[in-house]
Amino acid sequence: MASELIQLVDIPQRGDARGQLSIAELGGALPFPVRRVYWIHGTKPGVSRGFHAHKELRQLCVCVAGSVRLSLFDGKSEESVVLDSNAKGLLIGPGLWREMHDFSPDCVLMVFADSEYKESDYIKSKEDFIRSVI
Ligand code: T46
Repeated sequence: MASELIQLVDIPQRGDARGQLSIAELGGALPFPVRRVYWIHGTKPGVSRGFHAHKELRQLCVCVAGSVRLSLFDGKSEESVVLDSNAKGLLIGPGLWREMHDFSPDCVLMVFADSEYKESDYIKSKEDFIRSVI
């Protein structure tokens, strides 16, 4: 990954004759204790989400169904990552402008966060974000 604030990690799979089981565990795919889990689903066709950065929040994003493209910008370069497998997770550190595009109709994006929801942690203006990282 271009930025050290982004890391694609393997989600261990324990499949057997009955089907699949995927594991996000502290010390495994998860490098931080989880304080909040949310999931994004039912996104309307053509809709993009995000358009903000976080000051401190770290998150692990796993697309447990369907697909989505995440665009991440660290103030210098932009990287696009397609998540389309529940065997991969994307770790996203703070200090990244994030956008989510190209949601498939069946997309369920599960996000594990290291903090409770705090509106004060959001930077919602791209200009303010760029000013904060230069
Ligand atoms: C992120 C990307 C990947 C809450 O009340 N609690 C929560 O934990 C969250 C995540 C959101 N909300 C409220 C705030 C808004 O009124 O739910 C509404 C939708 O949230 P937002 O517009 O921030 O959703 P996205 O999809 O643009 O961004 C979300 C996360 O907020 C953000 O942290 O990194 O997903």
